[in-house]
Amino acid sequence: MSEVLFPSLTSDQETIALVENDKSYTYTEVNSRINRFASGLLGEAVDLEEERVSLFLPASMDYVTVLIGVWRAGGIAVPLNVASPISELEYYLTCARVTRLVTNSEYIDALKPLCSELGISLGTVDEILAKQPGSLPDMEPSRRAMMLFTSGTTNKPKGVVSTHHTIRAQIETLLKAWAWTDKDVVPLFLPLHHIHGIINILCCGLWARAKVHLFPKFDMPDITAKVKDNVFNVFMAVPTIYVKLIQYFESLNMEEVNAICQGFKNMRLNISGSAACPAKLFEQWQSLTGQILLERYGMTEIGMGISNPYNGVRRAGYIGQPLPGVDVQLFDEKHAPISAEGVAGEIRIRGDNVFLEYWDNPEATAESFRDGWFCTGDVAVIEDGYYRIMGRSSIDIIKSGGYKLSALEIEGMLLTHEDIREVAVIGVEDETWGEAVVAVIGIKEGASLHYEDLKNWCDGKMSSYKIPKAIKIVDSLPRNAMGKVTKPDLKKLI
Ligand code: MLC
Ligand code: AMP
Repeated sequence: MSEVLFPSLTSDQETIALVENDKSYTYTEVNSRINRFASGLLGEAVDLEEERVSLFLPASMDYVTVLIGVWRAGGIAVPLNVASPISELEYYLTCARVTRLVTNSEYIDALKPLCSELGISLGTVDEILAKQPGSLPDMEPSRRAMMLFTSGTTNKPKGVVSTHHTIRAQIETLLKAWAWTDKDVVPLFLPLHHIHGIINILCCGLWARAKVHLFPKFDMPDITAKVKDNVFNVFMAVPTIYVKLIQYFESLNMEEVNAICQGFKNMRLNISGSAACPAKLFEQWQSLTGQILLERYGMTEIGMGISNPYNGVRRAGYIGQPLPGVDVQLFDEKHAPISAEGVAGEIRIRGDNVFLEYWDNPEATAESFRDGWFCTGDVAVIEDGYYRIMGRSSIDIIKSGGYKLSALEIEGMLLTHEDIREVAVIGVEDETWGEAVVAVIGIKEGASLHYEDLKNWCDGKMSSYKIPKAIKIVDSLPRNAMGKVTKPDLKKLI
């Protein structure tokens, strides 16, 4: 049954599983709360039968209770970002055909109108907890367990569905590869609607019987103070966070910087991923903290696929080698496998770690697989046995601070602005964000457009991290003979 996921999350463990503010919860407490929640969710039913249950919760004991509780009750968990504007939430809830939404007392009132409009039953975790845990259904590993939304080359994000089996495979390979133990203590400050925070940190931590410190967001002074106090021995983040840490050090005196860096130095592992870690950042981090960043490569659809070694050489600018249990192959444009080193091709992935389907979208699912391989759209080359990412096959995908953004989705929203005639959104190289969203805009005759006004207009219409960091007004966008905007030309222009 529930043991398919989290065999270590049992009721005979008095060690600490979660830390939230000044509260700590043992594995026994977390386990019994999850079982009570799963029982409450089931009510009279014996199985949720893949009903979609959304989580609208920050990183907290409540979040963990609902995520794993939904899994144990046989539902599909659909985690949402608590910072999403209503328009985006409406899309996710409708697309996933969510029937229930679980939140806390802070958010419940704000969610009432939307849930009542969509006919979704809304409740808080406390309202759902049963007095006593009841019996829970047996779970086939092939059962759908989670849906995460990811942007792609299409306008709207797609729901990536993984099963209990997929999730287990994604966790188990990392436990081994990165040598997780029950002595590990890890901070979790990444958003919990993406795989990096959910699988790599939360699930691996709980599976390993480690201790996970929950933070609702990346709070620089709080987290660095705990680093200084040697609270953590493992640290996982996107490159932007390492950049921001280095920027923060510049605002501190030497003594403070040294104390924080010593905290990092004392850890057993610092990992970077979700976006390319520039070699300069890798070297800066090493010279400041002595830590050789372990860079790895992953994707919502596959979990983690390629990683630098825990023991062995971690090479700057490289993502490493396939993880155990993950088949990786580069393919050329004619879909032929590439065996030679130094030849670039698309990364394709096979293995138990690969997702089941895009929700309600069999066409997109079929298009993303070829001969059993999942086509990532990332282009890489192998050099001396290590993979190096060279770019992406689509210019319409932007990675900003670890978030994958669709240029088309942002363009679609900007085009609804009354003064915008045409627009092309591109990702421009940026030291902090990796890529920064820039909108190149042709405005309507007689209109004018100022950046601050557009930013304010975007507020509430899209998640704040999608809002362009800059705009450039042009007379007209460069187009090819077919009338398609030539974005590579625009990138050069910027
Ligand atoms: C925040 N802002 C961003 C941004 N994050 N702008 C562009 N890109 C981003 N990623 C903007 C806000 O809109 C706001 O703008 C300002 O920065 C301050 O917001 P904040 O929330 O206080 O910022 P901060 O906490 O510093 O956030 C930065 C961050 C966050 C790096 C902590 O972006 C983050 O958590 N990123 C990680 C995303 C992630 O987990 N990705 C993994 C996907 S899974 P203004 O103008 O209002 O001030 C995946 C697979 C894999 O990729 O391999 O792991
Ligand atoms: P997401 O869809 O949000 O899961 O993002 C997955 C994408 O992030 C991948 O397809 C890559 O483009 C990118 N990515 C993840 N890790 C790395 C890395 N270490 N280097 C470069 N790109 C990465």
